[in-house]
Amino acid sequence: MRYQGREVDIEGRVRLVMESALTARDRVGVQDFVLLENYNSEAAFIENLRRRFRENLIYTYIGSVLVSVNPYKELEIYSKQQMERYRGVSFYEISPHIYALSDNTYRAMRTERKDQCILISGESGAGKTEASKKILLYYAVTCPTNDHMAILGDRLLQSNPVLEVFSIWLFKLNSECPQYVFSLDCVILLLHCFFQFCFLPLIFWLFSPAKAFGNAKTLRNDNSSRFGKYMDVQFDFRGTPVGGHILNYLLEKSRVVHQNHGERNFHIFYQLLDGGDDDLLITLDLERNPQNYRYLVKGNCPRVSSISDKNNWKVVMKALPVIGFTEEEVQKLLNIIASVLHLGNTQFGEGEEGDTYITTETQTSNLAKLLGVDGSALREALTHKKLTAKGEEVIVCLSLLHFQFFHMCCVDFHSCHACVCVLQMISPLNYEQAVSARDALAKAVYGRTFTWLVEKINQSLALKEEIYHSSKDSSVIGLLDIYGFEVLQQNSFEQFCINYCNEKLQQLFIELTLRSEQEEYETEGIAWETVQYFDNKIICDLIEEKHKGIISILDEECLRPGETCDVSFLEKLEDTVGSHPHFITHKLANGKTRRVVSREEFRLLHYAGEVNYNVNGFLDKNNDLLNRNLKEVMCQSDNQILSHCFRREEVIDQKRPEMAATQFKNSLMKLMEILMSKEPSYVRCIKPNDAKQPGRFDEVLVRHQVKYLGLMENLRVRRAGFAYRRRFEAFLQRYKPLCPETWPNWHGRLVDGVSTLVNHLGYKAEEYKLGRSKIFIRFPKTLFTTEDALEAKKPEIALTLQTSWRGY
Ligand code: AD9
Ligand code: MG
Repeated sequence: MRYQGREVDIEGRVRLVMESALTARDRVGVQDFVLLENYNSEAAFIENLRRRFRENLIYTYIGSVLVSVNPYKELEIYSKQQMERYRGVSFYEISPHIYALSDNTYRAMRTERKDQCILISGESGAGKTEASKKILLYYAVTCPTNDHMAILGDRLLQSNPVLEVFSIWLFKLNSECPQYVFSLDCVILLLHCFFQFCFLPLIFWLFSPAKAFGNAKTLRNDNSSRFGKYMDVQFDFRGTPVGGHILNYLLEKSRVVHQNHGERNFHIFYQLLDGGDDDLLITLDLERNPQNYRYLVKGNCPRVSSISDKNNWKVVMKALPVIGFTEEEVQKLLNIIASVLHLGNTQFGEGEEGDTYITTETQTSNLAKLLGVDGSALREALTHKKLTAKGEEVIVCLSLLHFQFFHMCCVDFHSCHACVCVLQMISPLNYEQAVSARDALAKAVYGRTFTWLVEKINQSLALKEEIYHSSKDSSVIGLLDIYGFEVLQQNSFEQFCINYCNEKLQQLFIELTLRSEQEEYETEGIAWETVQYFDNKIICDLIEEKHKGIISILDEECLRPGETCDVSFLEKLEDTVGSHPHFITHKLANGKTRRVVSREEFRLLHYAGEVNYNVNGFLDKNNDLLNRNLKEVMCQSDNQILSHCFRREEVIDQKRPEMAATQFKNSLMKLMEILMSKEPSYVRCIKPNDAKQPGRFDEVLVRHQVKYLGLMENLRVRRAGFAYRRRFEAFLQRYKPLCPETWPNWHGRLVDGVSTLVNHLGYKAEEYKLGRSKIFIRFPKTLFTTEDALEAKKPEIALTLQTSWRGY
């Protein structure tokens, strides 16, 4: 008999097959971690990841969770053919893939008519944004279109800008990933996106402008998203995508004015300088060399080898009109980008009395022109401010002829009849104050413009009544691409917010995973076995609790009249939460000093690990204040984008806006509500090395991520009862050749068929349970034995199974 081109006898053949099966399992590991014999062992977990990574198998499941390891190279697993392979196929019957998860989510949405969400997490550079793009492309290509959309898509395709973007895109793919050059696949893929009308703005936004305005080169990722985002894609009753919405979280505004060594500002600045034509740069009064701009030189990294700013500029400029920006809006947008660069170059001199004046006069006039504001008002606002003292405004009460201090929102002030005539005092800023007022303006201008951009894209994504008549039967798939847990050498306010966000997501993850496990056991009529896990609610409370949590204390300290500073905030923390088991400062209970935490730091014992936060800058960043007179100047801008971003009401309204951390906390609460109302799926991304290189698997780095992504916890919950579960029909279909009574067809009830099959296979009672529609197998070994038996039988029975569940 011939087997794999060799003559073998029956016994030898079986041995050969068994060996090859074993070596294959040894070589590529298991495709679902629940099948690991030693599921409690972190080392076994990592070894399985490593084996698969070595074989370019970057995806592995933990039940329904997809773990993805960044390959740092283009793998040929994302083609249209691959998409077709995964379309409509059961999740476990085919090797793990982001497309399998996308398809499964889509089908769950359609069959169960329940909103879904896909939560993508992982550290910077782990592949979150790439994963979210792949999911969106999958939907863009595989979801049905309706006739109306096809016509629209057709019309759109004939419009010049789209074609141009299309060709530039191909050009870009050509330069960045040569294997895709003009490949039919690539063309088909893009054409499909065009036909999916609603995806057009979303995909264009994500692939170019969002990247340009919200991404930057960091030490960890050349194209790091410096904001979190949650995107909803809305589908109608036919499963056709019809609209969408994007929510943004915490753009890293501080990057506009400062970058660490080896990092850059947001891409758009370099793109404009490199790609903008000469006339444009003259109009914007810009020079081509980024080194001439103070906001671009801090990281000493004007160029990045993996990035072509010039090409990216072209794509962004072509994409903006396609996603709904008018020519005038693009012009105003460019004025704003240029004005931020000019702001950075605005310099101050110090007068004899400690006052400040602008030394770059001509440039400030150009700056005012670009911002569309009055030059002298801008000069005045950059060097003076209305007298304020920690949330109070000093007002000269002319009738009483003395200073009175009022809270900005003080009711007494309004009811004080003596204050019929008030005059607001202006005081000169000293040098440091002027510099920080300038930087605050740059951050506000950039940050608010970014928000405006997202609003604008949301308008293009929104359901268009004239096109889509009924949205009643629609469902939604949400995609969350948010920053992972961050531990840097120096951790500040930003890391505090990011890590708090991760605590919340972990809480949600545990709650929802446990809930769905429990629900499945209940629907299947199987007794639920309690699972031990670490509940991180205690840490969330430490951060967010009203009046007692770190955020409340920070807010109080920002608002407290009198001398407050970052150190007084730290002292307040020590007084209030000093005894909390997850909070540590340098002070030990016995009066001695703890070495691992400096005097300017506090340490939080997060679920994912310990992080020291340096309190320097916490108060300022939380205040995120822009001098009132700067706001006044900006809201009079004749640049429509800026006058939209700086509203008059903000100046008139005397109520202090929420502080940054509280705003973030509230937006997270809303996000949690959104996510809780949906059926979640998870993608956990892992970065294999810090060098951004293919083929390198740094075990220490990976172990750290496995820990803070809570993967072992996840596996424990999933394995608490049973390693493996499968619907009766799937189980029977696969293993029926192993039993003469079920082969080739079983005609009775499914449950009886499965029962007959497992009896024949000799399963012991403690090894499995039969639920209402599924079989639950307790140990991987049982399944492996069955699978090996099937493998051994393959040559004999010419089985036509498509793929092995082992994933190779
Ligand atoms: V950050 O938190 O925004 O800094 P991400 O989003 O997790 O980060 P990103 O998706 O930007 O990381 O991936 C980083 C780089 O890894 C990409 O620019 C790609 O070069 C590379 N990458 C990530 N995923 C894949 C993949 N599936 N195939 C090939 C990939 N390359
Ligand atoms: Mg990203």
